Amino acid sequence: MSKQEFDVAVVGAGFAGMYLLHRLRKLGFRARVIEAGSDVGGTWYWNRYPGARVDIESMQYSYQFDEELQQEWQWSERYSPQPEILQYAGHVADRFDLRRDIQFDTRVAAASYDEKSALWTLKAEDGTKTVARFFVMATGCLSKPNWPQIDGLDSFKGPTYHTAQWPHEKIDFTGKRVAVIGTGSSAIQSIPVIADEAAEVFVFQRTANYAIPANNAPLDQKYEHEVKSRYAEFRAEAKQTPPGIHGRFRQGKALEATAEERQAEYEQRWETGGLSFMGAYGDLIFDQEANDTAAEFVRNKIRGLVEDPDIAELLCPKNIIGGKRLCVDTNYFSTYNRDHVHLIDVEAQPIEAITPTGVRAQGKNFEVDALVIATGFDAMTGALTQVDIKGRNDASLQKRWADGPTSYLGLAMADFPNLFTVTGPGSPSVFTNMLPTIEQHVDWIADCIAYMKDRNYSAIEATPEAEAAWWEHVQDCVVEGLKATTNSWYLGANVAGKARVFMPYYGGFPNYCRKCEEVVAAGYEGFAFA
Ligand code: N01
Repeated sequence: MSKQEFDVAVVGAGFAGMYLLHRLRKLGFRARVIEAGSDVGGTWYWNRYPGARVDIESMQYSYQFDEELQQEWQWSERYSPQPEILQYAGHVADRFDLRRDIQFDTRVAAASYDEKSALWTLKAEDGTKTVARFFVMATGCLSKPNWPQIDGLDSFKGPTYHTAQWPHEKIDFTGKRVAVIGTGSSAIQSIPVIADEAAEVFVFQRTANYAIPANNAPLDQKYEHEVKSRYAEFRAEAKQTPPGIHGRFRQGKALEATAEERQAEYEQRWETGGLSFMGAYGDLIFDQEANDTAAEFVRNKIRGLVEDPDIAELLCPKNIIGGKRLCVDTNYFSTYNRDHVHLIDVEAQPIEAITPTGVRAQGKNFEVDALVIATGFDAMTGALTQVDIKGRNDASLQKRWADGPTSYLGLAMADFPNLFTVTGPGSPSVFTNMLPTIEQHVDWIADCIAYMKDRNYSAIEATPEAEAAWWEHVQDCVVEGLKATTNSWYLGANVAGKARVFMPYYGGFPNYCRKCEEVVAAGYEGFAFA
């Protein structure tokens, strides 16, 4: 084997690529991780915008594969800020000596499969090649930035920052006039922090969003001790819930409770803070009337938090709650009570253009010194299709997915032997706590590669029938209910020209894990080996 030939080539050194490298090494495989960034961390390496922090409690948003690691690491806050999560990724890389097998500052541009040799060749933008039997895309679900299509975007004379490609150095907005385009999670986290520094902030809102307070605080040491005293058990309990998150998920129906009971339940969840708000009743995302009760509760909270009733109404979302991913905020709505923070409604009348000096909307030029683009990601598929992947008989993944993705279990596709995706479309991924989900996928992939080695198999491929059946099931999971009724990035609706197909698996983490286990128990049912 020449220097650049490996058993496994992995693209991405985020939490998925890092753990995969560790597992593969333990199994005795030669693995090489190729990463576009200059260090580990993936999404937490790139998303450095002010206020970036996790929206799942840090005691859960962490690896569990190594007991010593999870015991020794101490989070400082209930929801850790981005720098601390990046520090954690670095700590894991140091602890398991991962960096020596990671090629940084290298962006993979293309990959092709040779059927005769059953090998993949990856080509990087700098021309370097990597050859490996297995090829794993560990590129994350939210990693390819989505830039808005607004006339004149390139003409702006001041600095333009995308939240998902934030510079490494501190950006000081002191005394500056700043425009923020977008009001999703990234904007909702960053606006209050930018407003603390800037002289004026202009927020351009196309769709108002639901946000539940994080009620973030220094991590309660008693709670930390309690969790750590039974971490494995705690993680196992989390795995039994639909999103794989430890918490209270009630099955009851909202409309079977009295108005007073509902109010008390929502109030208590609002006080607790965070994503568990949607766990109040089992039917919130299935029944419009039930959903209305939770949506109106949040709208009333917004009306109570925002002093100007007209601004408050503009900030009240009109769509269902939980259709788009819920946001978790710190002081977002109350930031609009500050005199220098302005909300510009661009729902009915889109932004007309970016000019050299600002943003033109509502027939007016809003003059600013800096632009913050918080327009999210080409989610689920963007990071996969930006690499020109060619499988058996030159099958192109880009072309295959032009009308929307399909996959078997979010792990593999027919005609692409020995290619695995970690948390690909068709996996529960973004509906779950990503860290345990990543670990489950990585374990499945590593075990599969080891299984093949034991049996001298050179190639594995999902059968077209298994892929079609799984994809039908993925779609069936959202036929009933409201989840797919909102224009969201789950559907690809946020990217101009992208096919509208519901991409993540909404059947719950336990059902997904069970299916993966059954597939293995049946000798990798739905896969063909060569
Ligand atoms: O992106 P988004 P994001 N003119 O797509 C608007 C995760 N995440 O980066 O809704 C004006 O949610 C767009 O408007 P509309 C999390 O899973 C997690 O904020 O399309 N506006 C929307 O308001 C999250 O869901 C955390 O009408 C335009 C915004 O831009 C996901 O990443 C933190 C526009 C984009 O919102 C994505 O979040 C951050 C235009 N031309 C992110 N084009 C945590 O808390 C788009 N918009 C861990």
